[in-house]
Amino acid sequence: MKTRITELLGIEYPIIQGGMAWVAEYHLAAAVSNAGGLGLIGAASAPAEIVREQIRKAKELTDKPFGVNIMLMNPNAEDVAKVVVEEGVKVVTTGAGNPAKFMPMFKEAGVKVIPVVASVAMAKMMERAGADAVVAEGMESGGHIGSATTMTLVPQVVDAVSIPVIAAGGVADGRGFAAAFMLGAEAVQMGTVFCTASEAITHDNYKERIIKAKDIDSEVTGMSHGHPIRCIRNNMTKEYLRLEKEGAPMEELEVLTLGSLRKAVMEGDVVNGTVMAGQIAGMIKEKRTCEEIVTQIMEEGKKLLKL
Ligand code: TUI
Repeated sequence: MKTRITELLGIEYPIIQGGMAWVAEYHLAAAVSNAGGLGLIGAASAPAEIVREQIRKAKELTDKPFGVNIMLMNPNAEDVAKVVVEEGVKVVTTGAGNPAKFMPMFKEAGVKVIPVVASVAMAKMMERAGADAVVAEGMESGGHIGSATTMTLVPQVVDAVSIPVIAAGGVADGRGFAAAFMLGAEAVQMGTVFCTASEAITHDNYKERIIKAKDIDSEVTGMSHGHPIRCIRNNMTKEYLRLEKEGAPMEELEVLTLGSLRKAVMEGDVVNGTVMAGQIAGMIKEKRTCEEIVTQIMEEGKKLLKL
């Protein structure tokens, strides 16, 4: 299935794996790329040298293209960007900010840049800055989110820019894939379903919590201070939302979330940790390999799109 995104990235299927903090390390990225999609190493808050190691390890596991996601709130983002160029990575996605200042360096090195955006204004700004494509991410997604839904954001971004658009937020099967294409997207990005993949190093408790989740099991914390984060309801979110309602200061709220994603993903504490996941978690019923996830979505998606 050819689209401008498969051509741009040199991949077989228009499926991209999100750059989820702690989850998207080299095993997952290589497995998604080997399955024909685009795997991503999520640099999140990691120091640049750790990202370099991750890139080198991914290269040992796959000879297919893979990328790095740079989380722009990371104070090390600039060093990570330099490592990406030095290691010859050909695709970068960015999240949680504006990557314009890195654009000249990436362009010069021939790195394809795909910013994740949550609004039409940001999508247009990124196109002007030289982005090769954008990921339009709806608020159904897990983690740091904007306020528009995938259903409303994707067609508006498609109308506003000429570069190809990748849809994210609420996609985890062939129906979501086909729906995204009907909205004008030329690929999808998925995070939550890949958190449960057999190859993901995510703690089993985290995978099981996603598999057990129902449709309305997520909450959005941090809305009051402009950093909304979608995660599955648990002791942490209950306490956080209670304090937030009382108008607790940011420092008090931060105590609850400091290291809490690591605690859930790596140690399996899904009660007091942060279990970032999208609203589509309710639809995910089993662990599968990346190969199974990708091929099932492609088969179902192509049938629905009558390709
Ligand atoms: O970045 C994400 N999702 C994330 S990042 C993340 S790491 C984290 N961990 C703990 C606490 C806080 C964050 C977890 N999930 N998605 C991509 C995304 N980018 N969603 C929304 C945006 C975005 C927001 C504002 C993109 C651009 C933007 O522009 C602001 C500006 O600078 O103009």
